Amino acid sequence: ASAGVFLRVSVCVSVLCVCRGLTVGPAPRPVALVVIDVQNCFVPGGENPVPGGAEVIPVVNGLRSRYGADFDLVVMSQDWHCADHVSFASQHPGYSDYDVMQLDYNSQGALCTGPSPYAVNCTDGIAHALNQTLWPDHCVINTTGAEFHPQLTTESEDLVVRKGYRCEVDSYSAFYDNGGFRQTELDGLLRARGVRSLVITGLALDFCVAYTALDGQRLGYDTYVVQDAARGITQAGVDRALADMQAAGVTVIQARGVGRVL
Ligand code: VGL
Ligand code: ZN
Repeated sequence: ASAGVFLRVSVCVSVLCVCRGLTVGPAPRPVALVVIDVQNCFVPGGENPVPGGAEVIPVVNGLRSRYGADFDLVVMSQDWHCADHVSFASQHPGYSDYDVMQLDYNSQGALCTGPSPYAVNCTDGIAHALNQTLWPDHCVINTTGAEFHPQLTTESEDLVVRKGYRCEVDSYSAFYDNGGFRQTELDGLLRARGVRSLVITGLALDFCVAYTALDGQRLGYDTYVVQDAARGITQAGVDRALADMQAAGVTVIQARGVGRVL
């Protein structure tokens, strides 16, 4: 029996955090479950591992089995990179994994600088400077690393949104590339179905989950992030992402354990 998508504010009243649910009302329907980048490349053993990344799989699968009727739609995003993608440290001599480098783009989203084969001479000037974290080669188009994790529940009617396949710009959010130059099809797919709320899960909490949630909220969806159905790359990044999301109006909820609200 489905009890609706409960969204409650937990009130912690003791050191043991005994939490009492305070109902703030069900999420406006239709509700989409959004599963970000639960791919082989992002779990330990993959090319760009998120610590504990595989632990989200039973939580996401459990949300589907317990609350399946409450989700009108399930969307999976898939990081889907060119083999020589600009976000790979291997493309930038002298740089290492997890370094941050500045990438300059013109107003059309062309890459203006760098040793990348995609850089062009921007005669119209530099319009956007992006700080790009450099990653190990990961989630390359049509490789095992880019496939959804074999233990993740998928259904034939799930929608799949691929991102990051423009070689010269990264795309953390499932809605836009990092420069905001181009949209994916996600907003259009959601709007076509009248979706009003997003329940976001997956990897990595401090990158693709957070960017997607911030864009979702900005685009007008009631946006919820399921913290225990997500894992981040660094604790500092997770702390910052949670604070940024909450400041933007995203609601952080739990699927399991003390204070769970789903
Ligand atoms: C991601 C780093 C690089 C993510 C994608 O899914 O969070 N992180 N590409
Ligand atoms: Zn990526």
